[in-house]
Amino acid sequence: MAIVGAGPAGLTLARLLEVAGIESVVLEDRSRDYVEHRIRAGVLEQRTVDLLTEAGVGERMNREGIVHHGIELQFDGERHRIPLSELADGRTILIYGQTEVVKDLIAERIASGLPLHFEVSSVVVEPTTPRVTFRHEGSTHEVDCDVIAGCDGFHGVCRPSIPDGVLQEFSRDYPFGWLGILAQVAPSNDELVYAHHERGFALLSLRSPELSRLYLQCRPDEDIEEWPDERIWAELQARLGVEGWTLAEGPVLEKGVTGMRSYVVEPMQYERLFLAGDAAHIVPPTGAKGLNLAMADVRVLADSIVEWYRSGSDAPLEAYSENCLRRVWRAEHFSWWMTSMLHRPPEGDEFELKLQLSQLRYVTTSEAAARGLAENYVGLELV
Ligand code: FAS
Ligand code: PHB
Repeated sequence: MAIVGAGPAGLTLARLLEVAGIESVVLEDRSRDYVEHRIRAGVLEQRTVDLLTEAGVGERMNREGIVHHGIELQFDGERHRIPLSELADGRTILIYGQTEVVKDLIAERIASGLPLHFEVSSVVVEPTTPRVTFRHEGSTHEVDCDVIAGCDGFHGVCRPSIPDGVLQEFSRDYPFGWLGILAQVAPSNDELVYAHHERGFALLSLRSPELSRLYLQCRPDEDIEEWPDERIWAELQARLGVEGWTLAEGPVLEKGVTGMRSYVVEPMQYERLFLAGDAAHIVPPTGAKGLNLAMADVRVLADSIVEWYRSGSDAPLEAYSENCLRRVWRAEHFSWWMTSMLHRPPEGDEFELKLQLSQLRYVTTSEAAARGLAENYVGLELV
């Protein structure tokens, strides 16, 4: 097995295959330090927690992760709690940064002594051979393998290595992005707050009892240089502020702007190349699905590979995309729905604004509507 990309998808797949006794080599073009400090997701579904625990890499996650039973939606200056666990058969979410998941997986891989090469370059993928060639530490290497896993994210080389005409792409861009900060200050709320506001969306999240993670809706091409810390905090105060509550401020440790898009490619495979995670699909982060979708893909891919080796039949691998895409499209819809409901529409679209407020009132007053949000947010068990 050749696995291109040492993000959550690639590293988890490598671990699942190792546990099943299947050899793999993981190729990563960035440095270890870079991938371990790239701040991204923060919310793990129970299914993701179970997967990492069963794979033997969940000890620190289960010790340091923070269990949450609900989220809050804020609009018209009021907050409304969505009791996730109550509405979704007791299921919870775990707050544990993607950086920490990646650190735990890399530590395990290095401890296993199995091949994980950082700072590779010139990766070329041949899905039909199948073969991966790459340069590392001044030499060119070839990996002749049975299967290639394309876990190299949206901007990787695996998806583009599939000939034109094979894939069908589905995408939607949004007229806004997120400006995110990591701040050295205790979170000012016990649970996540998704705030709809006339100035734009804001999200209060966290990483630990001492670390806050906050986002605000911005232009997709926003220049972070135009956002000194004082301006960010002032905007967050305006958008998150409610009667009798204050947002504590603190040193900003990291800030950045991330674009927003929905994207799916079908099928998620070609010959012996299988795409997983962001290499195959992207969701706007409003639904906290990206990382969890990647994990769900590699669970299916690992099971398919194990079954393929065991049975000698191509059927398990041929069914990979079909076994992933229903869940992918459910998460795509939920992420689009949360994004459309919460983000201020382009200037002047009063009709859209009215629809948003109606949807927010409905989902915070109807138990049936709230249950729909809750079961998608904690991760829908698709039958
Ligand atoms: P990744 O992109 O994480 O990993 C792919 C890896 O492949 C990277 O390490 C990359 O360096 C490597 N790679 C790329 N090209 C290569 C090549 N040619 N050769 C070798 N290696 C190569 N999701 C959430 O749920 N919540 C969030 O708040 C959230 N915030 C995000 C913010 C940003 C800026 C981005 C980009 C994504 C965010 N996401 C969020 C989604 C994110 O968490 C992804 O869903 C998750 O990282 C997917 O994991 P992978 O599929 O492993 O892809
Ligand atoms: C985060 O903590 O980074 C986070 C949480 C929930 C989201 C998106 C990001 O929907």
